[in-house]
Amino acid sequence: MTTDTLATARLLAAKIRRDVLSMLLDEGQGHLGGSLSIADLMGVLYGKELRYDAKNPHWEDRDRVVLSKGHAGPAWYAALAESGFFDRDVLYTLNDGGTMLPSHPDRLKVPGVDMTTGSLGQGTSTAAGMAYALRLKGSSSYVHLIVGDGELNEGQCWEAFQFIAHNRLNNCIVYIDDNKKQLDGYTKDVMNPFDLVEKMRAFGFHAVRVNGQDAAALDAAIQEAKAVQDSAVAIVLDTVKGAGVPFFEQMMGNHSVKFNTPEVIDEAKRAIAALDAVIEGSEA
Ligand SMILES: Cc1ncc(C[n+]2csc(CCOP(=O)(O)OP(=O)(O)O)c2C)c(N)n1
Repeated sequence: MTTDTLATARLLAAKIRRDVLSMLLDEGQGHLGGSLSIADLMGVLYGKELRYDAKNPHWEDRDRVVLSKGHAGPAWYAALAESGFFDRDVLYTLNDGGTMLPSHPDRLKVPGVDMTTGSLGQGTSTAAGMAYALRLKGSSSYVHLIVGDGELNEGQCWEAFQFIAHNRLNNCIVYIDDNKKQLDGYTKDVMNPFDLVEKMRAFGFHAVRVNGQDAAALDAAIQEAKAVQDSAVAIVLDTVKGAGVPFFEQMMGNHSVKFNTPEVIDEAKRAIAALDAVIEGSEA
C-alpha cells in the first residue's frame, strides 16, 4: 500500500467512525462497539482493497463482502455511503419505517450488500457457498467474510470453516474481529474461544493475528492472504470494542449504546467534532 492509499484508508475509517456515531446519536441508540472495532478494516477494504463499482453494485466481477456479524451494519452502511453507493443523508434513516437501511444488512434493500445477515453464524455458510460458486465459475473475485469473536459461539461457524478449509477456498478471506467482548460480557467469560490463530490453523487455515486498528498491518495481512495458494486463509483482528473513541472503549456495556444521558450524548458529540476536525485536516 502506498502512503497515498494508506492515507485514503485511514481517512475513510475516520469518516466511518464519524458517520456511525452521528447516525446512532440521531437514532438514539444502536450497535456502537462492534461497528467501531471494524472501522479500520472497512477503511482498508473500501479505501483500497475491494474491486467494486458503486454505480453498478451488481457488477459481475465485484468482490463480495459478507458481514456475518450483521449487527455492525452501521459501519458497513457508512463505508458504502462514503464510497458512493448511496447518499450520506440516507444514513439518517437507519432503522426508520420503510428505510433502505434496516439495523441489520438486507441484500434486497441496501446497494452494495450481497448477503443478508443478522442471525449470527449464518453468514459464514453463505460466504462459503458464494466463494465455492465463484471458484466453480472461474471468477477471480474475492469474498471478504467478517465474523465476530462472540459469534464463534455458533457451531455453524465451525462447520462452514471446515468446508472452506476442506475446499481450500483461498478466495474467501475470513476476518475474525477479536474485540474480546460480545453482547453481555467478555467473550472469554461467556464461552472461551481460546487461541483463535491456533484454532484456525488446526482447522486447516493459514492464519495470522494482526492489529485490526492499524491500516498498514491490515493491508499487509490481506496481501499475505492473497499470496497463499494452497489453503484457506484467516486473519484474526486484534481489536478493541468501541475503538477510536476512548470514552466508548472504556464503557463496559458498549455493545448497544443508548444515547440517553447528557454525558453519553456530550461524549458522542465531542467525538464527532474531533473526527470532523481530523477529516477536514486530511482533506485540506
Ligand atoms: C443466532 C443469534 N443469536 C443471538 C443473537 C444476538 N446477538 C446479537 S450480537 C450478539 C453478540 C455478538 O458478539 P460478537 O460476535 O463478538 O460481536 P461484536 O462484539 O463484534 O459486536 C448476540 C448474542 C443473534 N443476532 N443471532
